[in-house]
Amino acid sequence: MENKKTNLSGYDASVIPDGADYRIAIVAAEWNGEITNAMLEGAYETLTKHGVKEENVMVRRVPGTFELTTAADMLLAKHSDLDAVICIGCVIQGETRHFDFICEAVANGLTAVGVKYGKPVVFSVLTTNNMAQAQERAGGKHGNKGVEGAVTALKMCAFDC
Ligand code: DLZ
Repeated sequence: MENKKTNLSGYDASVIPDGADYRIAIVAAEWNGEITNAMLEGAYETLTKHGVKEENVMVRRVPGTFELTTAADMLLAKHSDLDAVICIGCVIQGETRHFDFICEAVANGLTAVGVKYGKPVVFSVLTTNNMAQAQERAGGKHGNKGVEGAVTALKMCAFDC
């Protein structure tokens, strides 16, 4: 899954925990697929680059960003050996208030699922004014937020509580 859009997020690779012992799910929304696919590739490559075994990366799709909350809950309920879920979506401002409802629902929903299971549920959801801003954050000049979501997942899997 090598992709030129995956290596633009700067981070210190030496401080990323090794992922060899982790099992992580990535759920990506189909809406704005050009964006979410680039983020998914970035997240996948980053996990495997940092030691997560390919067989321990579970990739799933949902129709839209709104469905990420239910998907994360279902995955954690069914797979007790999952260590984290990375949720990828892209909501672009339109002419109606749909944007506000989806963004608020998924932010609150993913927070609740993470707290419910005591496991990292990563909010890799772009909420932008337009497609250009989303492209800049999915392998453009502002990096790839899927890469950053994978880094967050690995750091939170190793969180010392
Ligand atoms: C309906 C909708 C709209 C208008 N915009 C987006 C969007 O920008 N990004 C996204 O991921 N999903 C969008 N959706 C679909 C909702 O997330 C959801 O799939 C539907 O409301 C059905 O629950």
